[in-house]
Amino acid sequence: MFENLTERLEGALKRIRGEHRISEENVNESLREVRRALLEADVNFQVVKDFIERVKVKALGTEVLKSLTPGQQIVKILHDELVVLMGSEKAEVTTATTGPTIILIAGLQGSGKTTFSAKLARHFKSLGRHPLLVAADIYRPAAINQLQALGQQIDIPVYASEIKDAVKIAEDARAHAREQARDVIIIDTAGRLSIDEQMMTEVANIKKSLNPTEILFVVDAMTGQDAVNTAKAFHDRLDFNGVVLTKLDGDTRGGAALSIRTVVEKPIKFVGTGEKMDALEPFYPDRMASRILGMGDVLTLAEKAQEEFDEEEAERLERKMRKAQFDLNDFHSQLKMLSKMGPLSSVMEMIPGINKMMRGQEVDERAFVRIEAMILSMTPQERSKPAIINGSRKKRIADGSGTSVQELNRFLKQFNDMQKMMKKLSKGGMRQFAQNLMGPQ
Ligand SMILES: Nc1nc2c(ncn2[C@@H]2O[C@H](COP(=O)(O)OP(=O)(O)OP(=O)(O)O)[C@@H](O)[C@H]2O)c(=O)[nH]1
Ligand SMILES: [Mg+2]
Repeated sequence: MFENLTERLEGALKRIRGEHRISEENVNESLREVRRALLEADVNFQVVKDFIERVKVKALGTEVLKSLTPGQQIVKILHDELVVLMGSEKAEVTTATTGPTIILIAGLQGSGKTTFSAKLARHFKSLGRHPLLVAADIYRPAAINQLQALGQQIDIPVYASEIKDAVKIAEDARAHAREQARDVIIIDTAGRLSIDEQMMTEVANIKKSLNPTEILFVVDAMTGQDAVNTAKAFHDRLDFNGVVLTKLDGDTRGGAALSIRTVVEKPIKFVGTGEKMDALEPFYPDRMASRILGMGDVLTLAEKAQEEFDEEEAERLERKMRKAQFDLNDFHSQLKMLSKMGPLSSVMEMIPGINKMMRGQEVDERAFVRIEAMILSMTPQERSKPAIINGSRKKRIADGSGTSVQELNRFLKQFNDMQKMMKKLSKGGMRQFAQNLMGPQ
């Protein structure tokens, strides 16, 4: 995500970061580069202009904090302003205080509405709510099937109908939700290739009839500047409450994420980071700013980790790590948890330093499969005491897992180093763990 922008910004800031004196000249020079980087990332021209101006005024006008070098201070100002640009605070989805919460999903064709609708339903379900998905795309029968398939996958009911009237479907769905005691109604609507009057009227009519608690506008982050224009057109008609940026896992340049908030004055509430149902994240402006500046994102990582980790299990592992009793069984279960956290590449991206180290390198997900195969080919005794793995055992394990003795040796050495490392660790074992795992083979 945003690799190019991050790289450019890092380049622009490298020089000034080390400076011990700030002059108008070196500020200007750095900001010129920053400006270029933002424009190249397809950030709206006016947004860039105002942004640079604000950073400049602050950079030249503020006293340097004691704990920072002047160069670091500029990075901090840049970071703070990026946060402001993206909306400062995390924005929640509004829920109704009485009656069901009704959420209307709108956006262009293929932006990710149906996928997001299902992800959002899953999100509410995890909060203990009882969502109902509504298929209000009346133009493509396949769209109904798609939503039904997703609903089945996440075990959430889908309301669908043969009627060719989206407003009526939405109204019927509301009645159905009441009968079935469903408290969150998520209405997936049809998209068009470009903004057209009929689509706008249809969505506007659903809005008028149901008075939704929340209208979310879904937009593909890959479309850059266009995303901003579309958002504006939808906003003029629908006055939506928030934006969902999808496909942030692709090689988007970042323009949409950085411009949309300023242009439509509505917060980004969620980002989609993959096709799978769990690839949904709340949007945190401060974390996104850190990511863009290449500072990594420990917070998001920690939170994701927490969500997926069974607390007790994590604590047990942590204790074992500290006592250096961490064996291959534990390693295996940690490996599994790590892989549950999402595609490895996106997990890695959040770890400071890794992003830079890994740039241009594909994270080899297959390496994990091979490691798992090796562990599974060991006996329980070998797993709990890897030291007993001698030559003949190695040959057996390598054969059994379809790997080689060299590969197994390499892995066992890494694991051994990791064990030593863990002895020294107190908290934060997770991060170190991941870093070790991704170290040079
Ligand atoms: N990589 C990635 N793909 C996504 C994401 N969200 C959706 N997709 C994919 O994008 C494609 C379109 O998604 P849909 O959810 O069908 O989009 P839609 O807006 O409902 O499309 P229409 O109903 O045709 O207007 C599908 O192949 C999705 O799997 C995301 O966050 N990341
Ligand atoms: Mg759809």
